[in-house]
Amino acid sequence: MERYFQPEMECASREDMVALQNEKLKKQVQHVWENVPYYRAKMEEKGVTPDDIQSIDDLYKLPLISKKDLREAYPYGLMGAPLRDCVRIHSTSGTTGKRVVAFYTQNDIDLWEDCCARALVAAGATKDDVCQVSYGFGLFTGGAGLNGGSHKVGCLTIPMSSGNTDRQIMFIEDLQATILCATPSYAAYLGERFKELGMGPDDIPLKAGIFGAEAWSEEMRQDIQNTLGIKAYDIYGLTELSGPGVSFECSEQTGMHVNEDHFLPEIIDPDTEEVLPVGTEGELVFTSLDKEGFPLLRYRTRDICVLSRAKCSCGRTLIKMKKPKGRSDDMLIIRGVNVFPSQIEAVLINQGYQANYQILVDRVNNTDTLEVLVEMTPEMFTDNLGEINARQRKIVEGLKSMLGLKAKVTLVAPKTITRSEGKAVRVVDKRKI
Ligand code: DLL
Repeated sequence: MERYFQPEMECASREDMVALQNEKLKKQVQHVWENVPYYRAKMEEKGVTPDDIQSIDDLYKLPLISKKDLREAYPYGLMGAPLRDCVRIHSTSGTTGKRVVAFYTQNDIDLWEDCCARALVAAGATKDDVCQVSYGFGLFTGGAGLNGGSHKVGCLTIPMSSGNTDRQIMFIEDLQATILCATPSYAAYLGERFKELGMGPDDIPLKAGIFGAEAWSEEMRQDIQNTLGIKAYDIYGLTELSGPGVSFECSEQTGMHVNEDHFLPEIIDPDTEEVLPVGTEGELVFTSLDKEGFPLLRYRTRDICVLSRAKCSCGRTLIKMKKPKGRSDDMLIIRGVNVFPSQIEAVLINQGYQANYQILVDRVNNTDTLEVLVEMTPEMFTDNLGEINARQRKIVEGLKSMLGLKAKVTLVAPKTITRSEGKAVRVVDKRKI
């Protein structure tokens, strides 16, 4: 029987949860109306006042907001509490334009850490565990969030941050770490390094991993699980809403439970902005229900996924979201076909490669070109051209049947594609340059 960190919320009846959400939503809308002039102006423009929002069924009446609004209101325009009540900021790692800066009151941090603690407990963490937090610490939310959650559970916490891979391995071994928190690409890299050092799954003390912050395929999960000898749990979140722990996976591994007592999810059609029924794929939109420092109503995440109310064997009643396919703004449109990097990754891992690849997109004579550089694993490395050609052809065929697109595939030697300690950069789209 699985344990819960806050069973009264994680396993609440639907009726109790909706009653709580209704009450919190009304309060949050009033809070925003009174404290966030930028959003109040948007409500006024749409002719909506807090009186129009009596329950979660009225949510659709509120205006949507997007990253564009966050940039426009930068830095203080969406702050929902006086500066003197805020105790921390975190910021996104966006490469273009202004970064998003999110503010936290002490209460916001407390609730956020509870969400991360729920994720850790769902992955089997107890006071007896040693939890190595290898997400970056600093402006990025990964390190701070899981570190705080791990303290709440009472694990012995190693605030490792990312990088210095051999030191990471030394601590895992010497302190017998049982839980690893990292991006999936960094976890895969650690797995590679363990292999190089001659260590197999049975020699590695880890039992579970909490991996997120980027899209990763089911195939990559299997690969990491086998290499490290662990159960790999997905975790989702975004800086704008707090950080990791907006949703988390349980032992069923069929999607992530949304902490819907704090974050109310909707799925919309990204083009028409119409709300879609549960079970339909679309863009995920979240409303924070009790944030003070940086409350967000109907925030468009750009993440494409599906919600599900299917009963879960773990006993949690929190709604689930499927692994996001990717972001609508990471989706490549190549010769008119929608392509997510995670689809390419699935083909490669199915054929025995690891998630070390790079996708190059360009436009030649007005036609989009797609090239995929794929690293051979040390076991398959060869200079036999016939064999390389056959392998390349097999990947081309796999991609053709997955995407319906012809791609150029180039196999490269092991260790030639740069490894990432945080979120991996997999796509080089020269068409945008
Ligand atoms: O990545 C927060 C986080 C840290 C989540 C550690 C999980 C673990 P941002 O840097 O603001 O925040 O990026 C948020 O990353 O909108 C998604 O596109 C993507 N993302 C996050 N988790 C997942 C996941 C953190 N499990 C953006 N699967 C989000 C797929 C994810 N994409």
